[in-house]
Amino acid sequence: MEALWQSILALLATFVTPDWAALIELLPIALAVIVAAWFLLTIRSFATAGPTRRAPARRAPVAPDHLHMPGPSTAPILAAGGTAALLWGLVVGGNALILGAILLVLTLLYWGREAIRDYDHATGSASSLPAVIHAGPPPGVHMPGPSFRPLLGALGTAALMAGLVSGGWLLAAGAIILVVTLVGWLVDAKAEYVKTAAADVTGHLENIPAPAWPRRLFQGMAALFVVALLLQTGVIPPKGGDTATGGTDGSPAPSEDSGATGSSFAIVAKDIAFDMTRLNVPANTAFVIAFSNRDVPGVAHDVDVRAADKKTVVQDQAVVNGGESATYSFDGLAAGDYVFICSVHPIPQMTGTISVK
Ligand SMILES: [Cu+2]
Repeated sequence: MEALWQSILALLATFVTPDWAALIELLPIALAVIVAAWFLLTIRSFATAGPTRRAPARRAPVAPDHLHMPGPSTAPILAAGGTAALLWGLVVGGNALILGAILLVLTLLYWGREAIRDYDHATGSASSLPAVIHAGPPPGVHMPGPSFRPLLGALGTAALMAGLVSGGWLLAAGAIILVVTLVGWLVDAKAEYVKTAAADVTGHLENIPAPAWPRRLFQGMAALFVVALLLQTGVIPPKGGDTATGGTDGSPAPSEDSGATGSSFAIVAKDIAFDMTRLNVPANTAFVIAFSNRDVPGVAHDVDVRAADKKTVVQDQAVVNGGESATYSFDGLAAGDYVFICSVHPIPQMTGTISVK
């Protein structure tokens, strides 16, 4: 009886005090399942969208004479698959990269062949070329109006990508611009959808009016981008100029000329810059660098030793996330000139020289 009770308790314990580490490892799989389920639901809702009673109520759209509309095409979907294959190849590398590139080229060739057929068809059937240019689409033809959203989206994406590399202000600006753009885009798409849905009933398709050029919005977003860029590059410091000019934690005071000497150093990284440009180290003597990354979390730095060409890695160290510190231990170096450099940002501000004598 006691043994049975114990076994029941042991079984219950797996539910009452679960193995959190094992559960956390399952999180990505759970997320993947949720994403897959969401895609399936979306596909299903698209497949079943629209009026259920199609036959008499819905009118098949017919393009007016002399109006060329390319037919529905699977080429964009195939090309997306090719692009995905290429990106996958970039991650995996090796033969997968070659395979991905071949798939992308094949899908693009397919698209090209379709376009050539379309062109031949248009040039063969049209009685007069070049085609007549209309001021707008004729009644009954649905065309989404000209839109500035892609331009804003490109700006936001660029800022976001730059922010992912450098972190901080650019990342925030990129996120804001993208969110504003995508919400606006969604509003446009919604307005168009309403008109299209109404056409199912009325048989008469109206186009939404072409949006006015949003000068204010564009100026605001561009200004946001520029300000973020200036903040990021340190041209305008957010708080009164606290540029790193000295070791603030009792480290050997850095100086532009002679640099710090010894076998123990403290280096601070802030605003994507080291506070030291020169270290003097005795030959064949191990040395340590107490490294403090005072940038925001997400902006990682490290201190690697490279040969004077700034490329050949001599001693590699792990990166330190923003707001964290680490003590790097370096092996003794043969006499000569080296550089210490951040492998994440190999820029002049994150490069210094090591003189070993
Ligand atoms: Cu760095």
